Amino acid sequence: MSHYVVTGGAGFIGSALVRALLEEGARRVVVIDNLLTGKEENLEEVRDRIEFHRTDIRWYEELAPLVRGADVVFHLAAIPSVPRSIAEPVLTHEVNMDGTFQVLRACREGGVRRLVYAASSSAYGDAETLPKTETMAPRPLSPYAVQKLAGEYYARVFYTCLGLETVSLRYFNVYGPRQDPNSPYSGVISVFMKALIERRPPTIFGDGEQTRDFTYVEDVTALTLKAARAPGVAGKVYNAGNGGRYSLNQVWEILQRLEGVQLPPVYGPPRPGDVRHSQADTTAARRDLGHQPRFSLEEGLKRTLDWYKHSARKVRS
Ligand code: UD2
Repeated sequence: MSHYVVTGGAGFIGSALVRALLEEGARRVVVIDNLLTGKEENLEEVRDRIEFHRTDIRWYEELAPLVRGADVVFHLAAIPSVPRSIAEPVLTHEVNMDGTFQVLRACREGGVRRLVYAASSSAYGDAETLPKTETMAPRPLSPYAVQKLAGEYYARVFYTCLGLETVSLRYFNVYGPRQDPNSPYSGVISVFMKALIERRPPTIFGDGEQTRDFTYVEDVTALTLKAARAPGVAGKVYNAGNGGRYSLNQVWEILQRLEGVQLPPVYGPPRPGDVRHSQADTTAARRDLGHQPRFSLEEGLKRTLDWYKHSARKVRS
């Protein structure tokens, strides 16, 4: 089994998955990305070992031949971000929902063995119980959450009604090297990293006591590879989280300590559509997929900070 397709493979998580596939000896890795949020430079060191196609998952005619006959398709292409889905509901709907449908359709018609779908922890919304288990009723709070959840539902019925093996993984606030800090929609840890390196205080939306199960990118890619192979999991949904929970205030404290600086954050109004608390129950993923997160938050933050510092030095020289 060694012919893979990664949609969104030039993105921060997608490119980490591409590297993980190559490290374990994949024969053929096809990357599909429209470079809207992804970047070719994320694939720089592996560029000559992959097939890169700049195309859009909404364009079925272009997509179908690229997917045909693959062993596994990892569907990570999406426009992430809760606030972006509020600012741009049409574009995000088209990419995240229609695009996902086209990928599923191409996989089914192209005889793909399994599709692994990058779903989102945002599906849980404001469900109050912690940690969040896959059996809880979803309560999406934003267009983004609805779009990612609809993708899961589609993935499930493509298995139950149309015979395509699918597994959905609800990624929980993934962070790590290569996450782009330069967009108004960037993930909070990448924004914190940039602020720290530039010795500026970050802006925290709300009181900073909201919590997230921040998950290091290599733990997520390891689990995603396991989901491609595990027996008896078709049609199912699993949490892809670390199992911990940290507030934004705590994360900023750790980062200041790691750098030996004091930069009190600026607090702004809370963000519409924001979830208050998020934490994964990892029981099912451990049991069925052999999930074993390796990186504590502090370890993941150290590695991530090293990468941002190194890339800031590269830019200066
Ligand atoms: C959601 C999903 C996550 C993933 C992601 C993709 C949840 C719980 N998580 O992440 O799994 O799908 O969407 O985009 O739904 N914030 C600041 N200052 C900043 C930026 C963000 O305070 O400069 C806050 C923000 O208001 C939120 C937290 O940081 O409370 C995390 O925001 P995020 O955009 O990094 O991710 P989030 O939780 O929306």
